Amino acid sequence: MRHDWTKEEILDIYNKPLMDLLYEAATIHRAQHNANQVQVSTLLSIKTGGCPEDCGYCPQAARYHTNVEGNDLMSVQQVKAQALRAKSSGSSRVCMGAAWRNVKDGPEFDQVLEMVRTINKLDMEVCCTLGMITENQAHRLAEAGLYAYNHNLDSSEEYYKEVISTRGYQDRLDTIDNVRKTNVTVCSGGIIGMGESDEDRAGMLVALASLSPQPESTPINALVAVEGTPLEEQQPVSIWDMIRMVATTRIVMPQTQVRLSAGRTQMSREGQAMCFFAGANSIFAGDKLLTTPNPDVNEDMEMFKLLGLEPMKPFVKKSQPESVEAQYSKYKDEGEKPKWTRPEHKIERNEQAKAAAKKLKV
Ligand code: SAM
Ligand code: DTB
Ligand code: SF4
Repeated sequence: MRHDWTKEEILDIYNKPLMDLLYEAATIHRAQHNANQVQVSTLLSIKTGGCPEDCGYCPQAARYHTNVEGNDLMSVQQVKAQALRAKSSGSSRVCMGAAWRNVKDGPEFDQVLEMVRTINKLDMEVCCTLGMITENQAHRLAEAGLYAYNHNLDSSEEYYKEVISTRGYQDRLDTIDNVRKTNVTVCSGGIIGMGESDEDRAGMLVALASLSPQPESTPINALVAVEGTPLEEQQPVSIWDMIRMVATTRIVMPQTQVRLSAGRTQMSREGQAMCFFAGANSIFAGDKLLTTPNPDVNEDMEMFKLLGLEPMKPFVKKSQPESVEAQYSKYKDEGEKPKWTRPEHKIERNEQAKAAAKKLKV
């Protein structure tokens, strides 16, 4: 495992001819993971809005005028009901998000610890993203059975200052360090499409890949530009950039679970399929992220069926690769019925295409 990637090396990878980049990333992906398995997480906003921070992308910052309605901390019962619903629709992980700058000891934190214990009993992985935490708070979360803590670096150290002024990059690294002192796994990634340069994207990957050990999971979010936030005017990030970012992440962090995170409502199935081929092996499912829309879970499961993907079981530290023989035997006719059969996929021509075809007599 390399922890000494330079920005230049990462940029060279990011800018490779696409077919070379995809081939390299997919080869690494298949050597390290089962390429037909994707982990499915459900997000739950347990405390929405009213956040004192000024993250330029975030609809939950109190200072911006967005349509987000603030809520108090959810009850343990509400969380349990939502977790059960997520489990029945195929999720193996629940990620609870709170719009907090940092965790404060007291009754609210105690309630979160109870939520962690409750979801843990449902045999699901529990993840929290609550802002900055101390070493002691990390230990208390670990004792309650937390599986992962999400705390994103979000961009390069240089660009971070352009987007957030109320805390610094080192604060983020300190919290990740506190989580690392426990047995809780680290989930850390970032956002593209905030106006950063390719150098900034590479810089973020240098910072993530140099963590030792590297994060067990890394979300790659495409900015969801929300009205009322300073980044409301940002154009949607190109799918090609998303594919390149996923592929480069896979190459520099071979064992990490790479999560195709926010922004999927704007991606076609073909685009998402290329991200999975390039090494993404996790998604957020459910019709809402924290406050913004996400594809419907039934549509995602339909996409999985179409692509022959299956949701990963919980507590698999790393999806085990299949041997090359096992991967190919599925496609050979050996007298046995193959495990997966390609669903029929009809292309519906729209009226305009039908008229054009009639004219051309095709
Ligand atoms: N308050 C905590 C914190 O900032 O660490 C946890 C919640 S915060 C909403 C978690 C992550 O969501 C952010 O670090 C960022 O990567 C992502 N995020 C927030 N708003 C987003 C947006 N509009 N588009 C894409 N990702 C976003
Ligand atoms: C992450 O990297 N992305 C998720 C999760 N970790 C907490 C959050 C995405 C939020 C998108 C904007 C919203 O829905 O408010
Ligand atoms: Fe608050 Fe987190 Fe949103 Fe920043 S990203 S404003 S810390 S909820």
